[in-house]
Parts: sequence; C-alpha cells; structure tokens
Amino acid sequence: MKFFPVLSVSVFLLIFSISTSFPAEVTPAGGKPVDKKNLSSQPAQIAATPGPEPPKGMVFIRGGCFEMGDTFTQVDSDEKPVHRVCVDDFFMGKYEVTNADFDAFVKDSGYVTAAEKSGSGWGVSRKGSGDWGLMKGISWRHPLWPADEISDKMDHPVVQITWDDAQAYVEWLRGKSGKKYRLPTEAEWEYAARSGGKKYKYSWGEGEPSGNIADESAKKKFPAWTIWEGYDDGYVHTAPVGRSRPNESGLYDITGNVWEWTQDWYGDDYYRYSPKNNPKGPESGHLRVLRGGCWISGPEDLHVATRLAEEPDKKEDIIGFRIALPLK
Ligand SMILES: [Ca+2]
Ligand SMILES: [Ca+2]
Repeated sequence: MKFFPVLSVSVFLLIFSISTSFPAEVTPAGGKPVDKKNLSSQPAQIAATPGPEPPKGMVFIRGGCFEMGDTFTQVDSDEKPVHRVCVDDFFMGKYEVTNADFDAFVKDSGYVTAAEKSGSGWGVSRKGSGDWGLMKGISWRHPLWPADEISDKMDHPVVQITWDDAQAYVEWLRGKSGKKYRLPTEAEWEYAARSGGKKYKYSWGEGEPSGNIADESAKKKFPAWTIWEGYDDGYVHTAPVGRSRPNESGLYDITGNVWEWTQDWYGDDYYRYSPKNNPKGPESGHLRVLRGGCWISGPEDLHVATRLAEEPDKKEDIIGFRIALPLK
C-alpha cells in the first residue's frame, strides 16, 4: 500500500487560517473549456467492441478475465500475489466526475459535503516546499486553498470529496435515473485501466506517459517532488478532464489528475483470498481503496497495479472519483 502522501516531501500538520497569504498561483491553461472534438492526441486504439450503447459520458467495458496485481516486480507487496480475476460487462465513466457534475448534484439535492461541515480539508501548501497539511476553509468549492474558486475550472475533477460524499453522488444518480450507478470495484477499475486486462505496466501501454502527473511543470513549482523526468503535461495542480490521451478503452485521466475512490474496503492481504469472479473487496475494513495516482504522483505510484488506501472520511485536493454502472 502506498500510504499518503506518496511524495518525498515532509508531512506536516498545520492549520492555515483563511487569511493566510500565499504568493500568486498560476495553473497553466486551467479553466479553459474542453473542446473534446479537437483533442490533438487520440487513443492509439479504441477497443472496437460492439456492445450496448453506453449512457452519455460513459464507455462500455466488455468483461473478461485478467491477471490482477503487480506483474512487473518480484517485490512482495499488497499488489501480490498476482491472481486471476474475471469481471462482468459494465459501463464506466469516461471522465472523472467534474466540478460541473458535482455542482448539478448539489444544486438539485442541497447536499453539503464533509469538508464543508468540518470547515477543512487536506492540501498542498502553495509554497514551493510542497508541504502537506490540513487547511481551514477549503472544500470542493475552494479546492486548493481558501481563496481558490471553481468558477474558472468547472471542467476539472471535483476534489475534497470523501468516500461518503461520492456515495451520496451516486445515490442521487440512482434516484434520478433508476439505474444502479455505483463506484467501480477495485477489480473493475484495474481491468478497465488495463484496457481490458492487458499486461501493461502503465495504463497508457507503451511510450510516453499520458495524464496529469508530477511532471516538469510541477517540478518548477515544487522542486523537491519526484517527477517523471522529461515529461511535461503542462499542469501543476488539477487539469481539465479529457485533456490527456485516453487509454485503449477510451478512459481519460484513468492515470493521474486525481486518485479515484473505488467501492471496496482495503485489505493488504486481500489478493491472497480474493474470489475469482467479480471480487468486491473484504467484507469490512477501515480504509477504502483508491486507484490511479494523481497530479502529485511520480513514476513509482503510477503503475496500473498501484493501490492506495485512505480512511473514507479523508478529503484532499488530490482525491476524486468516477462512476460505474453494471449491466445487470
Ligand atoms: Ca502535471
Ligand atoms: Ca484519475
């Protein structure tokens, strides 16, 4: 398990006041509307899988069997043993849930998130040290620091969302649609990130990374971070969804941008006894699984088998989610 934060930076607990003054921040190209028709890079191969028409904003993932876990090293970890898993057909969100998506939910339901109730969330300091801490006055509406606004980044992934907040969103979707939306299971997530269970080390397959990760842009701001050397996605913090090249299943930002809550409880030994068919995680636990790495993640945390576990009430500026919909 990669205990958070997965950075070579000092962890600190510091309560910032709302009036704390930080230097001006620049997020390259942030907030511009995404014109998905004009994306410069397209997937190397979109699985030409005939299947049922997915709901808007989702892709069809044809089920199958695959080798789940870390197939690339011999090091013992919670990503071992590699084990065979089969998942049924399902739909998966093409993008991470955005601020615009979440705003529609909140406007319709009146829902108040955990960070708004508690008045704080976790985030990275705007100072170049990259220190991490609990900050007052941040929530999904003020994702990075108290003065940060979402009005110019409605197409960014929503963050500062607990697992329970994500559950409230999918329950709302269920009520609106009559369909059984939920978070993806950990197995579904890895199968989809592997473009149908392929034995890839990274979700993008071979070649240059794809996604908003700790890159050369991030290093200019946070010199102490471990980055993917030579790769520049242009974003220090979150990026609009859908800007990066999708994987072969047509999923955007499945690696990077924000960690994504899955439905499952976390068990560090779960792979030793996981059932083969449609595993749903341990029956109980105190941590939930997140997948995919984020904008602060370096190479070690970006391989497709990487598992992160957090308490379900954790809210951070690097955590969001995407939705799934089983066919039956
Ligand atoms: Ca980046
Ligand atoms: Ca992601």
